[in-house]
Amino acid sequence: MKDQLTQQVDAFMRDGFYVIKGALNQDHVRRLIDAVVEISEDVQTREISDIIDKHEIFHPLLVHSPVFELIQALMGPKVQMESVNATRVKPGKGMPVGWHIDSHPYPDPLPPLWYFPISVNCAYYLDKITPDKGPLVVVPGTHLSRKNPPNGVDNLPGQVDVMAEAGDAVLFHGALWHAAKPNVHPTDERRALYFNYIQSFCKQRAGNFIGERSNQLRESGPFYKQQLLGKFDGWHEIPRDAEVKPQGAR
Ligand SMILES: O=C(O)CCC(=O)C(=O)O
Repeated sequence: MKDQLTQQVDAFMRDGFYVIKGALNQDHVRRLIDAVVEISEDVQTREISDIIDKHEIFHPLLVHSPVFELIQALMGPKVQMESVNATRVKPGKGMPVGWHIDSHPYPDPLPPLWYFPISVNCAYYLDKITPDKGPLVVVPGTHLSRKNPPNGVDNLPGQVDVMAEAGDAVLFHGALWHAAKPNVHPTDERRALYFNYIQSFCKQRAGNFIGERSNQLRESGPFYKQQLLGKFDGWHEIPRDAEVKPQGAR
């Protein structure tokens, strides 16, 4: 009998995504929503970028259990953040997001070793996702297809809507074909956080992690946060229980 983590890795590698139910408790979800609302009062776009630099509440999620165990089991210890964003899609307003993969720019057909380096994005949903709230849509298995998705928003054979409760985490492979439907709910927002992990030798998203909070964490934070924010001065294994270690543990 395989252990739970191995089963999660197998399912992720087969489908290109995996849903971790109840990754955040409801009190945590409420506090994260308050923070997202606070940092996005003047933001008109769907995406609120670079949230590590906007609020400390997001910092522990860099290594949040059980998501980070699965990230490390999939990618190994030498991971860093490509980007950390939030989205806030207002009721009845959301535009659909067309089919794409995250490992771009990309040639077509994809070269055989395109999957390395990979990225794995983790979406934490802060609102219950229903069919009318603009679910993430994926085509399972396409992360292994070596093909790009077609442009646009037309339905594709085999596509599935990914439903989630508030607090669930959806991890998806950077080469998985995915899109998002519009939020056509009459009253409810659809809020989510995206923690996108890449290998250490990749480049972080331009213009991210350059603010005061990121600089401070990179200079004097625990080593695993320094690594996740892009500082490389020799590698150290990130402990499984990184966030609950006593202060100063390195
Ligand atoms: O908001 C969504 O569900 C779409 C997310 C997405 O396409 C992405 O993060 O690349």
